[in-house]
Amino acid sequence: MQDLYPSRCAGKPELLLRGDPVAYAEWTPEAPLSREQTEHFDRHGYLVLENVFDAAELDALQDETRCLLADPSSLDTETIITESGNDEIRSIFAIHEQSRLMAGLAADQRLAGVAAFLLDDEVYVHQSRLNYKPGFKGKEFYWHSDFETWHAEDGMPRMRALSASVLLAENTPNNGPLMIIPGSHRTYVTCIGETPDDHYRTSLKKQEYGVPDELSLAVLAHKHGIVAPTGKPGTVILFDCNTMHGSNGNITPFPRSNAFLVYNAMSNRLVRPFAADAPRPEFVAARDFRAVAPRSGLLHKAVA
Ligand code: 6CS
Ligand code: FE
Repeated sequence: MQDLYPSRCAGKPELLLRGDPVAYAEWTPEAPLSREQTEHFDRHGYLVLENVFDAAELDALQDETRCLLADPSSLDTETIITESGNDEIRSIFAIHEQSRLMAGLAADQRLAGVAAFLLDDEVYVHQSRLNYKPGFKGKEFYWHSDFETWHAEDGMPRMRALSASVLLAENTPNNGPLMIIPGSHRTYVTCIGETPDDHYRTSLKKQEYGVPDELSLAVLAHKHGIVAPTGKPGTVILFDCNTMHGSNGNITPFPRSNAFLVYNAMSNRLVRPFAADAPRPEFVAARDFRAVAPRSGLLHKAVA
């Protein structure tokens, strides 16, 4: 398969034009998003949806998050990633495989149905995770394009995937909210350096390969600016697989926990990695490619 997005193979970084659509579907009145929302996602590479979940659903999601954090003993240990330098939990991956409630969230019409519309295809869950960013100790996620990693290390062929970040704690300007460079999704920043073996063992704590260079980041930030969408629990931030993003550390007492669901189009199934000797484990990059059937009412059913 031709590599349209070659990265980690040249001596210097390049800015390439995106060769794929963003919002794949033609908007119609039956769409789950308004025309304006669809156009915003297409143009800026992200979209904020407010008040997506009701109080009961949110309570259940926050309880489940607290339980998983307090007692991770029921979880597959390789899915638990701690912060570098301390034992604070940074992320728990494959939450949709390890929690019935999170499985319901992943299949929820308001997330999976919106992803299927924007990607104009059936979707499967490529990756899911809880990012905790605990108070005082939550460390930063340096700037990156998810797609560059998913292409290089997981073998994701094209830009036909997106993330849904479900805010489970208030994301304020102070506790390390997601920072996005709007419009950056239409530029592919190639990275230098070869992927180390078992890179995920370090990259999920602190990514040092597949990291864009400062000049490319400066070009994008000066051209497009930086936004940091905030919101109360239940807000959803959708962002395209190639939107440049990152987040600062959290030195406030207020945790910034979010659940991330990553949807990939069924027509964009993973192949062999484009810039790594071996694929990453399935807890970070699913390879069973089971299409999600978007449904509603699952969260209420899961807590009933
Ligand atoms: O490598 C990955 O797949 C993960 N790393 C980051 C920084 N964002 C996407 C994903 O969670
Ligand atoms: Fe990311």
